[in-house]
Amino acid sequence: GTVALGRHALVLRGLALPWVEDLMPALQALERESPFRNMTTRGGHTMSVALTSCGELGWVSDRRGYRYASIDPDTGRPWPVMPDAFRRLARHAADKAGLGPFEPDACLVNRYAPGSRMGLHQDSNEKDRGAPIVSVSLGIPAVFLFGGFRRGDKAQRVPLFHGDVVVWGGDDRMRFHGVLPLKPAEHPLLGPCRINLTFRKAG
Ligand code: MD5
Ligand code: FE
Repeated sequence: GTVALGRHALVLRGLALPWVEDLMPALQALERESPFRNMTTRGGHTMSVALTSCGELGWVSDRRGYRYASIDPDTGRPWPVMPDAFRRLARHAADKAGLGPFEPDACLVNRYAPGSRMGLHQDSNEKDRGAPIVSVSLGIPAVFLFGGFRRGDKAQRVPLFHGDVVVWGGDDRMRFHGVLPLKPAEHPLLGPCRINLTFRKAG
């Protein structure tokens, strides 16, 4: 089933399910090369979400602010190459949503434990605002907040489950959004954990 959140925002329920057995080993290899870490925000707070990246560019946050960088600051090496299965799923989802063709150069991997959350924010570090963003949910469920164009606008609550894919394009990719604190849960494959793959054209 496909659910429209906005004119250019679509939830593709379970679209990633047939890809999971290819995604998981790629994710494990990636995590060995560039481990998950809890980054610091510009304000000096430690994020409750742990993250890593793959592709030409990775998302980095520290006391200097947010940006994309080609070197992982924790390893001093380039980010791991984007696995084929990741890239192909992102293209497939964008095509399916009618927002393709999509050639992502960055995949941010977010790892949530029960209690982890992401406050309302806009994604505005990407140069090409015309490219869509593809987000793949794996593991335990989360409630996604899909807001408006101002921080105070009322946000829709959208539950996201293992295998769900969301594609944002057009104006909808500049909406405020976030994730409510995750409830304690266990997933048979991932354990007490939610992984979100976010594909972007960042450069
Ligand atoms: C997550 N991650 O579930 C979300 C999925 C992030 C982030 O928000 O910045 O790492 S991506 C959700 C998203 C991305 C771009 C635009 C919009 C939502 N939107 O306009 O609603 O870990
Ligand atoms: Fe975001």
